[in-house]
Amino acid sequence: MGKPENSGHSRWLQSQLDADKVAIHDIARIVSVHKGRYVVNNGRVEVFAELLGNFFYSANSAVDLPTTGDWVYADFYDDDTHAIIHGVIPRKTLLKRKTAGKLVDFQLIAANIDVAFILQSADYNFNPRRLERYLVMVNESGITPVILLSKCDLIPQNEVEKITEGILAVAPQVTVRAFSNLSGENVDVIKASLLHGQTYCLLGSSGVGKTTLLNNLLGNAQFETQSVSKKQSKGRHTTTSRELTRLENGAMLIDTPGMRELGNMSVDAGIDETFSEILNLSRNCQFGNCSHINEKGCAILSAIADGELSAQRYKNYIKMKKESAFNEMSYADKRKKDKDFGKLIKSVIKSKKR
Ligand SMILES: Nc1nc2c(ncn2[C@@H]2O[C@H](COP(=O)(O)OP(=O)(O)O)[C@@H](O)[C@H]2O)c(=O)[nH]1
Ligand SMILES: [Mg+2]
Ligand SMILES: [Zn+2]
Repeated sequence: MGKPENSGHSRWLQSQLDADKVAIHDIARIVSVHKGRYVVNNGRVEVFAELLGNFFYSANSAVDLPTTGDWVYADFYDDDTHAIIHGVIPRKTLLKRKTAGKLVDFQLIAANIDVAFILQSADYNFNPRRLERYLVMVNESGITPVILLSKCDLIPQNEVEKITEGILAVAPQVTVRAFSNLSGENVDVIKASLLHGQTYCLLGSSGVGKTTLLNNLLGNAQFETQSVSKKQSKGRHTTTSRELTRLENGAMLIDTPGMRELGNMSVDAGIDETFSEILNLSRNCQFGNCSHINEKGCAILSAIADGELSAQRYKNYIKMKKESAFNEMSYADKRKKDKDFGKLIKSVIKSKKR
């Protein structure tokens, strides 16, 4: 079998490309984002890039702008020393959350992730409700979650097993691995699971061991990885929040800073997938419009009464459903106001021209 032309790009990416654009632009990947400036890699070099002005002004929301992991059309200038980004190639997946605080908008975390590692540490950090929140976000994006229980050197083996069972109770379909950066336990197993051409990300609270794991996965191969050649990597060592790193076997990994707040907005599908047993139970409720709060014949409430469903898990399910719907409504409101405001501006400009 011959290699397809322009190989190096996956079949998926090839299928997303626009032939007219490929004819005039390079294809590059966003390695990191720094306040409106980007670092992009086109397979030859890794340089700073800016958005084409038009592109920026035609963006309707945060979701339209590039983020780490995005594939983009870009032009490289002056001996490949900088680049201009012309457009984002349709994404396979997009990991996003509601921005922290009162502002109702999406914040992009990363694009084109295949597998998300959700880390919780075996000591103080383990929290099934928070885990559910991460799972909702990851499931909503269509990304495969893998749960990593870090720092298992800090607790006895039987405790590790207990926590692992607890995780499987809330995420029966998900792969769970306990590991330790310190003793090295299972780090090789995680490393062996990383495939060439796939993109992974590390999620979890600050301090759970994400960056240490990344360094362990890089091992002493750090200087052999393709995208970190020193000469080319001008933007590389400035402080950055999310950065795409290439491992020696060609797997890509994005480390993220800990997120203190994991707000949800429009994540109904992610909630249903994460709490699939609750969705299944709801099919047996007496009333089709059951809100599962106080109705007679509610299959969910009776499962809780029978001890088949954890009341904590149910509470988190209801809480996230409400939060997702509420934020979705506020977002729709805000979008409408922004749109009306845009129209107003346009009409003012028009009337001035007249
Ligand atoms: N005991 C123990 N400490 C760890 C382990 N992994 C990381 N740490 C420590 O936890 C702290 C936070 O690690 P870091 O990788 O920066 O966490 P991040 O915020 O998730 O990136 C550091 O002091 C690490 O040395 C581990 O497996 N076992
Ligand atoms: Mg870190
Ligand atoms: Zn019900």
